[in-house]
Amino acid sequence: MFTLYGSAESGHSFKVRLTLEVAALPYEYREVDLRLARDARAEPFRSLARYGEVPLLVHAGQPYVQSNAILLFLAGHTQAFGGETPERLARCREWLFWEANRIGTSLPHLRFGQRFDPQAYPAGVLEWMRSRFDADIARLNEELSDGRAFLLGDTPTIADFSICGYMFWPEQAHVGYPAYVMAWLERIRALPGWRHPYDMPGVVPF
Ligand SMILES: N[C@@H](CCC(=O)N[C@@H](CS)C(=O)NCC(=O)O)C(=O)O
Repeated sequence: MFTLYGSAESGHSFKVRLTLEVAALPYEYREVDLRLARDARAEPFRSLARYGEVPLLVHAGQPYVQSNAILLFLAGHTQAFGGETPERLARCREWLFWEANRIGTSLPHLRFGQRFDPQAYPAGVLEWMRSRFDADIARLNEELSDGRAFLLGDTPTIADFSICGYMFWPEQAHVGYPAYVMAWLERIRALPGWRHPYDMPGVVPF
């Protein structure tokens, strides 16, 4: 049994939740109110989340933090979704590092700056994030342009789950997606266990 601490508004939480759902792993979900100051958040989240952020996954008494590290743990745990062989896991790891530095940075900042707090960004930063996002989405589209179903082939892996984490709020980030990316997102939407982040049970959107 797993316990996931997350937030409705967090794509980092969503990618872990989506993996748990698609893998049909039993878990309890606990919503963390990110509007509270870090030291006002409830225990045991406060003590267990080393960097003070969601997601936090707890399994067999051990806390796991950092969304992509959690996905790697789940791929190892299930021996599936990229965890089948060391070679597949290596390819997933590459995508996860790309995600953290590229689309997992540009897209959340575009969304945060337009949906939540435009004042948080000095002049020019969101424009720079948009130029990064344009390059990132073009890279992803090119990757998928050979018509493969998922990033590593016919079946979904943690690479897909990681990269799609923030992609189901395009209207909040004021972005659009090119054709191969749209088709890939449709295939993710069709997976058993997929729901929109706001439709996951127990979440409380701001
Ligand atoms: N690198 C982290 C980022 C996690 C993150 O940014 N979490 C945000 C929500 S999306 C958070 O907990 N913010 C609240 C805070 O920092 O107090 C990961 O991949 O898990």
